[in-house]
Amino acid sequence: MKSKKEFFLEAYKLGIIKFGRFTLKSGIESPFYVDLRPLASDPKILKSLAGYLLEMLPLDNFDLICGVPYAALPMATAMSLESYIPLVIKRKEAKAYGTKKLIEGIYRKGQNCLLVEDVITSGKSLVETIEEVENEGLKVSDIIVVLDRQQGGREMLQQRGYNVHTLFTITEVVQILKEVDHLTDEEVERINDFLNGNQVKFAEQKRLTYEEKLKNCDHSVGCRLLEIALEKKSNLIVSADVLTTDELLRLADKVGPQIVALKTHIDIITDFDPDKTLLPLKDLATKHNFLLMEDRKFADIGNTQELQFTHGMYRISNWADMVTSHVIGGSRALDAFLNVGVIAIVGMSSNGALTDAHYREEALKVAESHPNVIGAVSQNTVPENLLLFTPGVSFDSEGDGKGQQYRSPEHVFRNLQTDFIIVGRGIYKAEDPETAALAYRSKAWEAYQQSL
Ligand code: S5P
Repeated sequence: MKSKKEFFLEAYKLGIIKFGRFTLKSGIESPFYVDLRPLASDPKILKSLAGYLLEMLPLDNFDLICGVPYAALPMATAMSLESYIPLVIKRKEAKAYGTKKLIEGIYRKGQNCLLVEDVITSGKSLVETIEEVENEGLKVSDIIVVLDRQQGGREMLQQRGYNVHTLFTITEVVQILKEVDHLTDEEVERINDFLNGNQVKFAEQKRLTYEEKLKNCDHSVGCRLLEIALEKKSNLIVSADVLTTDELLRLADKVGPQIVALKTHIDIITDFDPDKTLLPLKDLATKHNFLLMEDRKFADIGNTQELQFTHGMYRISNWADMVTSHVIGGSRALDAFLNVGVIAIVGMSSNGALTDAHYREEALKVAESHPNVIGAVSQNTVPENLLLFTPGVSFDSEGDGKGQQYRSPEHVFRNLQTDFIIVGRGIYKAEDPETAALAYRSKAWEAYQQSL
């Protein structure tokens, strides 16, 4: 394979970038003009381009490839031919007749679709495409771009949680062309001036600190959680998905010093006993200063949820500080959860989850409007008045073969501005859960600090 530079110089001969004075759609005068469509006119170059793009990507993650119309369509097609990842085609507008489909080809909801774009500027057209693709029930985690014009688009998408890979930046290609004397120093200077002046600087949205969130906090449980986070310098919640009381208590005692909360699925404890399971668990929570979060994921009408919350053998209302609940039953269904902090399930981490962009938007409306809700479980950013809890976190990016998908602590703090990570098997299945909890806690705290 040729070097990236050699490849670029060959592609450049097709006239993909022109230098001079060009008036852009926006009326601005630009010293360069980019049009990557001629790349498809040379099959050899198009094929090599596909190779370079594929080389940058974790290919196992993708079930489908889709190009943003039109310029990226041949690129996506070439990538599909090289990688055997099936192609889907996104229309610019839905067909007015027949199926009204926006995406053509064979796909299933929940599949992860790699998006291909030729040039990224502000990122606006990509955002629209992503939304449309997600609305079809597909997942988008990565976007590959041939040329980044460095006008804020990449940063904006990364902040929304997407991995953006770019083959070239405009600075890089200007540098290459200068090295081979295609551009004079004056021309380079003019381009750099333009880039500096015209970089629609992405107003990076600074995340709120825990201190700031604590100031704005209006639910006692949310406040308590934030206080513990600050006291312990931890944003780690361990998911204790173990099967016996003994394992649960041992784990809680071991990881207790590292966590802000212990998340339980109390109904999987085979020898559950209110006295033998819950009393010592409460004691450990006091001893190590952590909260108890029962991951019950309620999903019913208000009356039933009330009964499930306060009755039955688990009597969750007696001991849990927080509960998770779907919001599918509507806002009133959450009224029942008195004296606990409700964490609304807005987006799920599993492959094929039905929590697409539209669902999440509606779920957030319910979550934000209900006083019992302190936060949301999601794989996307949420409004800053909610705390964000993100499961599906592991140092190991492999899934579990049962649909669970993992991201790293760095990813979720940097891209999603998560407040708390939830880690299960990464810790309780580790050879030494205590050390593992310490490792996740330090990495996650460091990632939080870096995201500020
Ligand atoms: O979307 C979700 C929501 C939750 S609460 N994805 C999840 O994985 N969870 C829970 O987090 C899940 O029920 C499990 O208890 C934990 C993740 O466990 P792990 O072993 O995959 O880390």
